[in-house]
Amino acid sequence: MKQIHFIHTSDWHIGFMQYNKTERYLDFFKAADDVVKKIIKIKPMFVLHTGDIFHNARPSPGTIRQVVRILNRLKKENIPLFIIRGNHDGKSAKILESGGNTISLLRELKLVNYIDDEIMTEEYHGISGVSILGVGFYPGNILNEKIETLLRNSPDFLSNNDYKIIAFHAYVQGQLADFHHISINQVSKLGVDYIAAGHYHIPWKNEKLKLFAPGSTETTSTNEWRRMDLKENICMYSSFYEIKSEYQDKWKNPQIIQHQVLVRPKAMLSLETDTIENLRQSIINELLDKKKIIAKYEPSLLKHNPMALVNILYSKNQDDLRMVDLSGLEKETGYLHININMLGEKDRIIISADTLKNQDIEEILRDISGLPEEELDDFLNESMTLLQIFRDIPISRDMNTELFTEITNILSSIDATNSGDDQPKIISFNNSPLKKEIQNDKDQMVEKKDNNLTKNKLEDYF
Ligand SMILES: [Mn+2]
Repeated sequence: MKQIHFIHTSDWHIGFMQYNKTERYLDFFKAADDVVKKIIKIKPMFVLHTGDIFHNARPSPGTIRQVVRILNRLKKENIPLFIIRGNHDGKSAKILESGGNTISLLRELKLVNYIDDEIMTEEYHGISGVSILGVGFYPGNILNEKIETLLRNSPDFLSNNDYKIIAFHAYVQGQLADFHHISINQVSKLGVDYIAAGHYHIPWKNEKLKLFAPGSTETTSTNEWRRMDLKENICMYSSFYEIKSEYQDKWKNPQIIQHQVLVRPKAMLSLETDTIENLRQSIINELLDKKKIIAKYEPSLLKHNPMALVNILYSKNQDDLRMVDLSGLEKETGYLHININMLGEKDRIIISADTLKNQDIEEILRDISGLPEEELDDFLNESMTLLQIFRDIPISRDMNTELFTEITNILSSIDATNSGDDQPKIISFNNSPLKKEIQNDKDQMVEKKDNNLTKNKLEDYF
């Protein structure tokens, strides 16, 4: 009897130095490494990774080295890993022209099978009776088109008896309230055996439609702390899926086992206080309470003695969401998001990145951009993608000027420093303070392009 047994993991985001803290940088390694150690014990036929293995399109040598080390563990055990491109893995023309993105590098080192918008069959990977259609990240809603094109070129994919997987890195309808890259019906009606989604960092599945997103291995923003597996507002696990199925006339529905991996605990507190002094005491009380809860479920987590990092929603200073290192509290518990309502300030609308819905952001962007309707969609798509990465920035309805500054900073820092996303498609828009910044970026892009080797020259070289 034909059987299949594989692992689905996603969004490792290795290289992310969250909050500029080395501890957090190491947390992302540890989470992925723990996942791989568990996988090795499970001994699946292969691993499927649905993108964002690195956090940055240009990871540091040290980060690359760690990923190579982690992937080598799998290689030594002869467990092949299939991977598609996430939005953090790089697809800009500049990256591709200069010889390929980080996943191409891993492929070159024979550590991964990179499914680069293609269908991989047994002929390529040698695993009996498995075909995988994989498409990388694309902004907007062109994913269905991409899938359809691949299917048109390989009609055999849907008709043979292989175990058929479709993998992509995109938001699926039903994950966010009001935005998706791909609708559920279009993809599920194809009748494949397993649909694997990356990009959404909270574990999510629809067994009826065979659609599965294991979530990220660590949390990249506080809104992912909603993935709480305990009901007491503490997030301390990430997960991956183990999938089994067998063939009797056709492939049976997949049997899914959700494995959990312990990560640094994060607790969400809601406090009400009137002064900073009382605030401190409230935090201490709440932390002790959370510590007891963690001790009850996962006492080993407290041995890490993690430093407390606190996100405070505090209106008086007008910086609505800021990070405070309460170094005196580091013994109490792990990373925290604290939502504080200052008494007497209740009439003020404060929107944190956590509570702000995509719809709200879209509305604000629509208002401030001053763009004509036909240019608006592109701008919104790009901005939303960027904001997904920088979800922790402060945004408040009455702070449009600051919002401008933030977005400007994001756009201008995207290429220069540590953004994981591609070179943003820069669009010009009138009557906006962003215009000048963006023009500068554009000029730089043109200059750099002239200095680049062309793709053809490089291909000769390789
Ligand atoms: Mn991701």
